[in-house]
Amino acid sequence: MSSLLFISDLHLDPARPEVTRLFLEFLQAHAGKARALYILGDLFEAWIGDDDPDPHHGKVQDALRAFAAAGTRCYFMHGNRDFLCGSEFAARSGLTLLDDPTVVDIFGRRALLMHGDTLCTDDIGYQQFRAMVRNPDWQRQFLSQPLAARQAFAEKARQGSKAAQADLAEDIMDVNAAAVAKAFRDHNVDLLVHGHTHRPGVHLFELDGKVRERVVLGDWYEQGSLLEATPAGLSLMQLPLPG
Ligand SMILES: [Mn+2]
Repeated sequence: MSSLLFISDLHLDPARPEVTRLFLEFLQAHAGKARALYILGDLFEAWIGDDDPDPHHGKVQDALRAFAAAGTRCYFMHGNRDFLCGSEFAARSGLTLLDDPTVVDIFGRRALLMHGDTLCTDDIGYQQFRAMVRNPDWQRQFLSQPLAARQAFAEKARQGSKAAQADLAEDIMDVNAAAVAKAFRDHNVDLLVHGHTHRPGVHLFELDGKVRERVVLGDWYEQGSLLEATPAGLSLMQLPLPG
């Protein structure tokens, strides 16, 4: 029980069953072994409310609860796709919801965890959309609509986001350097772990005379992506899809 696991951007969707299978196998392989699992957003491609009876989403929640019951503490931070995952989802999955951002201790290192979308400040259109859908009044109004209407909205938002991304320059969708520096300074950390950009990597740089480390988790499309922390250090790895 001496490892901490970090994942994000699985975008689980019934349309990509091989990725869901990889995730369920991942949970089985680590059950009873890891001290904690941190899911840093976009576990699901879309989430339209905890009352959605989708059996695929139900299977994932049940697997998470079994994993937590085997002794690993599980934490979930919202992404830009699954920001409506609520307290019923958390209870059914055996997870604790985390604020974005949250500071945690990783074997003696003070680390900041984020989904990562708030670092992409150059994407003004997205930040406006985010402000709207993160408003509690908007969420209450949305969740009061019938499931079919919510499904239609989610599909429209998905198409809209695809079209908007096609029009944006590559660097607009990456993190903004000033926003990254501000996050390190505001939270007085030298380690930041986030996802969202789907650009996995470990970035070392100097800020205010100190070496800082930014670890970006990858998405789960062509493979899985996992950051494992042990007392010996950090390891960012790929998980092959089942053949
Ligand atoms: Mn995201």
